[in-house]
Amino acid sequence: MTGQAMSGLAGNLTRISLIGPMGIGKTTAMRSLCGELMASTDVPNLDRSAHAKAFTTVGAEFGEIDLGGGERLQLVGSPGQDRFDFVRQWVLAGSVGVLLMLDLNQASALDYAQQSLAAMARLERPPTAIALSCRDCSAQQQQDFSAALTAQGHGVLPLVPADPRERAQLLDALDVLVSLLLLQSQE
Ligand SMILES: Nc1nc2c(ncn2[C@@H]2O[C@H](COP(=O)(O)OP(=O)(O)OP(=O)(O)O)[C@@H](O)[C@H]2O)c(=O)[nH]1
Ligand SMILES: [Mg+2]
Repeated sequence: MTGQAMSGLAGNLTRISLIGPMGIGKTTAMRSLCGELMASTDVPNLDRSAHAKAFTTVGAEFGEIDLGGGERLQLVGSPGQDRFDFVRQWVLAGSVGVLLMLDLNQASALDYAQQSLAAMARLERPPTAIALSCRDCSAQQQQDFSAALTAQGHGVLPLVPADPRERAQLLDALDVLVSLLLLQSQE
């Protein structure tokens, strides 16, 4: 990671949120990035028809990354279940940047991305988003996804591969997002 780029923004950048469908790995990514420096809101998952995993997030989860020099980046994870859409809206409204986590193998990924970007665009201060491709997929799938989003009028959304379990990959993705934010702040 270019800690330099991140440090350059830390004065202004307060919050980056993670959104994505249930089970994509938002909480996993928060743990990978923040370790002990996070507060989780996971509870036993009673909706095994939606996803088979044992736990699910029911509120906002907060974490921090220490950038050194006393500067910290705040990360906010969100719940993936549809019924917590109001929490997602609240999290997005308070974020400068967004990691939109997706599995491009899922037929619903494009709709999910489109709806999320539309929701962000409606906010008074829309955050800047990049998409994370969180599961193995082909270059063709990535191209098709990007082309379809662009065709729907969402502009060019950077798409970065990142396994939620791999801290280094997540830091690389954060680096892309922070660089974008830096560019925008200089415009
Ligand atoms: N195969 C695979 N499994 C993953 C990956 N990332 C996370 N998992 C697993 O998938 C499950 C779901 O992870 P969570 O982090 O709870 O997902 P979430 O997005 O927070 O889900 P909600 O809070 O319910 O919306 C966990 O059992 C993880 O170990 C991945 O990249 N590949
Ligand atoms: Mg979660």
